[in-house]
Amino acid sequence: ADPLVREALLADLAGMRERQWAAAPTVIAEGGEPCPVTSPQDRSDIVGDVIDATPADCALMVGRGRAAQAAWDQSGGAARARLLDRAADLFEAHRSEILSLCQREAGKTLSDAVLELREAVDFLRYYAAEARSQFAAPTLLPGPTGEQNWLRLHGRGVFVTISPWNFPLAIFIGPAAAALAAGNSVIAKPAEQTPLIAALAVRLCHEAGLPNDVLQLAPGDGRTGAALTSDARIAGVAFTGSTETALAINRSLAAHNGPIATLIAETGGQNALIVDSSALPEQVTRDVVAGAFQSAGQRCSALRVLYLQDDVADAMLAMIRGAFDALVIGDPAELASDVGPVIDAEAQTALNDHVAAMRAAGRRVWQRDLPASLAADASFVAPAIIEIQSITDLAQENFGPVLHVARFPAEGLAQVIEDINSVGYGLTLGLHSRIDAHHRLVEGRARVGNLYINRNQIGAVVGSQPFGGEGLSGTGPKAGGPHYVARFATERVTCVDTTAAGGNASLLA
Ligand code: UN1
Repeated sequence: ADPLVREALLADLAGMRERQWAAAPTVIAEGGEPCPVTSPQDRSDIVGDVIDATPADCALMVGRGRAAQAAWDQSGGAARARLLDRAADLFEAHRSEILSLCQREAGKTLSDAVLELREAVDFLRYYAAEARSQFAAPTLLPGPTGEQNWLRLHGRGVFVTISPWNFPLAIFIGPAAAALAAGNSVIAKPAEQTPLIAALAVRLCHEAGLPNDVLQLAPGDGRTGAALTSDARIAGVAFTGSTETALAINRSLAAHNGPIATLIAETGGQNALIVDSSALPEQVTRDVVAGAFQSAGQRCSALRVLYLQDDVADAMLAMIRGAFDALVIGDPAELASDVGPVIDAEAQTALNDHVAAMRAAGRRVWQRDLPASLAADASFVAPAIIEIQSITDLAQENFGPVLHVARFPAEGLAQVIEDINSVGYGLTLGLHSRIDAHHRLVEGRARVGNLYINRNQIGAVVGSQPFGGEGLSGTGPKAGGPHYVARFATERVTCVDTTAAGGNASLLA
């Protein structure tokens, strides 16, 4: 790594150890029993306590959010942008505390934690800029009506954001920041596994000056989520997580007897990478390892199915296995670790069951051994590579460090794309090729949100690489893109008859 980056990382690490994880925070809703939050790399390590929001808490929060929303909306895009920018500054200033919690509560390696903080700050600043440019002043629309027609964006009301544990800071704060930028009040429900990072983020936003009732935290599991999404007073939900839960939320919103609520969903994927015989093996190896095993494969963008053209498959696979065998599996607090734990025991069991089922079905499996030094009660899964015939052999998304490999004949590219499309997800797809006709074929036919050519398929950059899928992978619009914030807004057109006496034109200018 760049020596400066390495030095900064080491300094952070030292800062974190000094504190010895001293602060064990408690997140409190209105009532109920505190529950311990444990660490994926050592489930006997209690990171802090959380008291879940009950349905009664949720109803109170919706009421408070509604009462606070009009003033927040009227404060204007520029004022909201200032607060979001200030929150970004505070996130950066609390860097070591955030990195420390990302590691301890979510099991992130240090380099993943650094990227996570970067992305969270980028989201805050990007949506602040959108608030400034889209929400500060009305737009005068052209046309021959003889009147002045002003278009202005407003918040819709109370938005509920429901976020995943795999980006406990970035995807917790990103959709919330977009909803806030647009003039909504927000009730943010973090994943049940990572409420403490969320609580820290909300505390810093309040410190930055965001009013308490404009951004509220509702910790809890699916019951808290259901209490919020079934409340007919909410204006919408921004959800990131499983396709199944997105469909359940959609049904819950459809049952509202009230304003028609919006759903913005970013869900799973069954992401493939296609490698033809013109690809550069070293580059493929690097990108396969990053795509499949970075973040222990726990990204919705991660590579799940590698398609190798059959005449290069053996050589390519040998090289990939060489890199796979060199991955350092271990405690995410160690700078050298490439692959940390998966999030919890449930995820661990599901992944181990999948690998066992594949073995039982006679598939060829390569699997690493876990190092003996891991804590006894740790949620690690030994990384695996499994040979399959086609993406259609897989029943579900396997959210962890498990890569599947299939082969295709030289004339089979169109069929591979058809198979990938037939699965119904549409998130990321990679292509390693130096053949223009293959670029054109894949770009023209693949139904995915993010296509990556000759690079790895994770780590979309806010603003430059807006991220999100279609079909079973989500509703769009893309997070970190120019159309995202507007989806949280309602449009109002005000027509002023300028022919009337008194010069009404100054009404809105
Ligand atoms: C997710 O895993 O939920 O491109 C999204 C990426 C990230 C987004 C992942 N920016 O890998």
